[in-house]
Amino acid sequence: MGYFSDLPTVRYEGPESRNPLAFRYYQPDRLVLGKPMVEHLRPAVCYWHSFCWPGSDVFGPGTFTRPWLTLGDGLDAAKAKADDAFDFFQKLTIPYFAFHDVDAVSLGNNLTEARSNLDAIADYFAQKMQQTGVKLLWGTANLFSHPRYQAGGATNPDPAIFAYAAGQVRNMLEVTHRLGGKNYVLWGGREGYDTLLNTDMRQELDQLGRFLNLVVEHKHKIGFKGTILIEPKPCEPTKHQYDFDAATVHALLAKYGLLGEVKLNLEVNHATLAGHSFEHEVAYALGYGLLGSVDLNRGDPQNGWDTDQFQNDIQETTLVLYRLLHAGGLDTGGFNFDAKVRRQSIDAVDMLHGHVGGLDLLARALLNAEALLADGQLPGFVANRYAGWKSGPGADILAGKLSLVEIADQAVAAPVPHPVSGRQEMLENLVQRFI
Ligand code: DIG
Ligand code: MN
Repeated sequence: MGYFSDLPTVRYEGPESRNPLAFRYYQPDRLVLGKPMVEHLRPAVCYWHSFCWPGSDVFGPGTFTRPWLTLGDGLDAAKAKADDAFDFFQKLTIPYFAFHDVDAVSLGNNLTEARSNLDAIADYFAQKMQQTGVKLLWGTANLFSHPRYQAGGATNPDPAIFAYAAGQVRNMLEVTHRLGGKNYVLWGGREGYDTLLNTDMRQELDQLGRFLNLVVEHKHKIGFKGTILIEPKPCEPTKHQYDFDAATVHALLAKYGLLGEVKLNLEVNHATLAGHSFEHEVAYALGYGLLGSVDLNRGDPQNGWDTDQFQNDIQETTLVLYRLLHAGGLDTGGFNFDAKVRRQSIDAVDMLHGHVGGLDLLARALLNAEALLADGQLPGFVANRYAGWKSGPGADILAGKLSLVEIADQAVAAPVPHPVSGRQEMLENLVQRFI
């Protein structure tokens, strides 16, 4: 349909460029710590916000005049939407995308129709991916929009709906595998409760643990080498979502024997809805080897819901990339722009503005992080602060070699310890030099 045909292909023009549709920092082949920028970032466009959302909100209908939104839900309409979507990926020169099954094609009225429709659009996606070189960062099944999932999919009180959800995930996991997807995501938008009055939480969590084990078992059975990722969110649409935040999912994985099999897809706006900074969630996940991939966006500090805006906070993003580089980077994951333009941003070019800004910010943050790491003062300060635990009594304590009494006796015999400054302001000033 050529919706994006009038738009330019975005090129790198350097930091001095004043062209709003040029990259000032994103150079996919520029080496950062010996690896091309694009391999550090694996940036992706999300299908749902850009090619499915009509610009509606809870108070009003869609404001966008996207041609594919008027073509109904047949396969031809799905292919026409895919044509424009892949055209957009090429205008933006972005190498990855992510999608839900329902974003790409109608799933019909039962699992047989769903699989047939999904296979048909997957055939078409495979052709488009072959023609354009665009790859799949991750696939996911939408177990939260259809009314059948109003009480959850995996955590539904009715095992028949659990089974239907299992069928939908089986289909999408196999299609993700077939399309060479790097990861598979499960976001439990309805896996939680609206009220405890009608909820047996232990029952539902046991169901969720079983469901996740079934997904992991099937991943190995079909030979999918991508990473299974859970995407935490504390609430919305549920009053309480079971995979609340990184630490909660960590406990869930430990309880149901999934450590080492499942990692996290962390989203900025989900972290802030949980009352954390995004840096907190990233630091927690990296600390336990649980960070798989990132949904890069931002919320609004005055709004208590998931606004899914394009990220524009260079300091927060720099510190996230710094932690990531310091930890050795992402394995199969990348940075998916789970972000949408505002309801008033009605033109095709607005979609390009949103993604150009997000991608360039991400690239700038990566370069800032590389410089902050190379400078060495920040990592050096932290390493030095905990040096006492790396050898001698500190190491013996953490290794479990001493009893409480032996530790106490050491404290009695030693000089009384005195606190030292944490130098927070100095470190905050240091970071500002790299923003
Ligand atoms: C929520 O509707 C969106 C994203 O937050 C998430 O990444 C995706 C996966 O289900 N759905
Ligand atoms: Mn997300």
